[in-house]
Amino acid sequence: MYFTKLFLHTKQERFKIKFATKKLQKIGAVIVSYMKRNISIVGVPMWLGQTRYGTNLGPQSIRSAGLVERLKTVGKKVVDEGNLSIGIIGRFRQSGENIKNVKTLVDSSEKLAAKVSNIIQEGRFPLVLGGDHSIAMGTLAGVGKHFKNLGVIWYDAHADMNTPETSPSGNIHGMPLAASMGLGHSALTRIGGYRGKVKPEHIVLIGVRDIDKGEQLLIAEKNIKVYTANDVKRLGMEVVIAETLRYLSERCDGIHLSFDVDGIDPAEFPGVGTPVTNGLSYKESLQAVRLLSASEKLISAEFVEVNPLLDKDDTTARLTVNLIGALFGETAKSKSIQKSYKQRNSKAM
Ligand SMILES: [Mn+2]
Repeated sequence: MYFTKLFLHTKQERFKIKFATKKLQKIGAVIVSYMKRNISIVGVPMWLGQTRYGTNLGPQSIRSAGLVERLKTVGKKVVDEGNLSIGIIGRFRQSGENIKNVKTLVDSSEKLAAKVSNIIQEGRFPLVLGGDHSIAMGTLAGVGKHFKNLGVIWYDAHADMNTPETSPSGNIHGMPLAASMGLGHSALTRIGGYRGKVKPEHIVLIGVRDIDKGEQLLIAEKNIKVYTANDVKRLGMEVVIAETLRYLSERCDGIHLSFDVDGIDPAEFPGVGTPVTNGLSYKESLQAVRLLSASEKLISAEFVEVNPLLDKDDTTARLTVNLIGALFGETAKSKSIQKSYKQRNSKAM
């Protein structure tokens, strides 16, 4: 109800937006886009941004589901740079502060920021595999060094805009977007050596449906663009992505996709630590990444919160590979996907 008023559209407006999408896709096909760059994969085996062990095994489960082969079969040049070494500092709570495991998260974020920055410097596309969503602080610190007006698409059930003052849990995976805007604990806001990786007006949230009180106030105060899961149901994903790309393309020189798989309904994506019902469907999400693949400004992407220990038959990991494949141009009918399935099946036999 909170956002309904802002995002209602007439039939005529929807038609206009659809037309704009088609135009955009056409443009995307001819302009040399960042999506044509070679890909560098970085795994971040992090789970201390929340309390459920297992997201640290996420990067490996996505690889085991065939990520690299699938990207190669759609003609991408891929270098898997392995997992970031994130040290062995254990869990602890800052005394007197509502924030957990700060030191470990800051150390690993600095490493990730340097790595991602280097990948962009070398003209490649960083594809970061989480790990819980706290890793976005490092990714954004790295990407943000290269873009004055970085746009961020935050695909998630949650807004991840808490600060130690507003957080109900003290878990840092609920804080990365606030920290990247320069809000919250100073240890987090100064990651990468500078404050403010993204401006509030350059953020679009998609799929949110579990927003804490403090986050609601922040969204309203900063006038942040939000499409709740219900907004997506009402408008259709095609319209949402077209509007998002139009909004960010007008304002930004590069766009980062931060894809939290808990944006998708847990009935289809069970392998997540903080599931929220009434989510986006897998089909809608596939459509979303396919439309995003047409954007010439997409500079980097991360897929986070896959927890193989909570997964059922590797469904979440396998479907995440489908989403990443689609982001890089794979279609359901493409020969590469058929071939890849065939190969995997024959190996199994
Ligand atoms: Mn998240």
